[in-house]
Amino acid sequence: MKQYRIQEIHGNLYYIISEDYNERLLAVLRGKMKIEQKEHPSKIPYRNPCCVGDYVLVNETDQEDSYPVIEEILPRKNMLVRASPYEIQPLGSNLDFAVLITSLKQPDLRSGFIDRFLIACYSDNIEPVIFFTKCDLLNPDQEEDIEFVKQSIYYKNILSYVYWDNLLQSGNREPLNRILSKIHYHDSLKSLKDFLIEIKEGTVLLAGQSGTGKSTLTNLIIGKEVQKTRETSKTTGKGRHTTTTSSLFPVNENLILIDTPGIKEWGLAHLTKREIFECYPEWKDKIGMCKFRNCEHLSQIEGCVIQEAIYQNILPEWRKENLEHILQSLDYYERIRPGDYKKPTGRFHNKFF
Ligand SMILES: Nc1nc2c(ncn2[C@@H]2O[C@H](COP(=O)(O)OP(=O)(O)O)[C@@H](O)[C@H]2O)c(=O)[nH]1
Ligand SMILES: [Mg+2]
Ligand SMILES: [Zn+2]
Repeated sequence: MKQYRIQEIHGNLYYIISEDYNERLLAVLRGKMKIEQKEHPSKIPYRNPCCVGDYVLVNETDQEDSYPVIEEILPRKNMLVRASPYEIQPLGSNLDFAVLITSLKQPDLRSGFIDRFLIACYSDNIEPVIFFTKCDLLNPDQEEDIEFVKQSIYYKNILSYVYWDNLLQSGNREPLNRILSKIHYHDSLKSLKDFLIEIKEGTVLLAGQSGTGKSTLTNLIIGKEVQKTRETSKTTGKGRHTTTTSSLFPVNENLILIDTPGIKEWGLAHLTKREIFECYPEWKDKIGMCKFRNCEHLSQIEGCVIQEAIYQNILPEWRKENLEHILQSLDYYERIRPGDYKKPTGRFHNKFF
């Protein structure tokens, strides 16, 4: 048996790629593996037992349907997922970094989306990276835009890897710079140049809503146009989808990129409230100190260290509101889970995120 890595998934067919990343084959899964897939503690089924980025053992001689057969999935270092109450969608596994590409404008910054991404990363020990794009589209005279910049800067306090740039004209961050001087912010912000130096090795997943510059950034990393970029839709201001499934591609000997489909909502239905609380770097050092055993850290609980920290405004107001929304969305999932809903066919139903 030989080791391969899953490169792309198309229904029951799997593109697999050899260890030296030179050979690409189509393979199928050993029938019994579909049943053997471990259940997630939330009981929500996985969309697929395998994930792009998985290392697998493949039997090339014993051919079922004339394809090589994937016999085993090797243990994963981590796996980034999103989940509706019906389905867990694996986005990529065995990651060194997960990069969220998020525009400050068009589409406008959504901190709630960022916070969900961070929770998804921290819940499986994935190093998150945020790249803020479209610094050129900010309007320094708009309060809303100033707020977007302030929020983006906040993430610098809690993450090691945060970058800001204009991807069309890298290095030219006007009018972001005007906003920074307006709010008297004088620290430096890292740019594309720093990103290319710091995130250049390992398996790097790229995620984001569509239209935020994911393909543009991919092309800049690779140094040539491999991913189609698309103009943001004139009527809705939102991006259009060009990618529908995750796809792994080697850039060079050291760097493997995983491109993911444009994501509208990042569902976290597979996590418990307690797990959500464990994904906040602001109280990382305190979480084990809660005096209550098996504490859920919810607001009803008096004397809980996390509630104390929230009360003392350890989170900025907007990040606290995002947390409340995320917790509320879990209540919503709870209510719909026992109901006699019909599972939507295959695809996600956006309203449940
Ligand atoms: N003004 C501006 N436009 C950008 C920037 N980054 C990407 N774009 C444009 O935004 C549109 C969507 O980019 P694309 O890379 O296709 O986004 P994707 O959907 O996330 O892959 C394209 O027209 C890009 O040229 C940026 O930093 N500033
Ligand atoms: Mg794209
Ligand atoms: Zn507690």
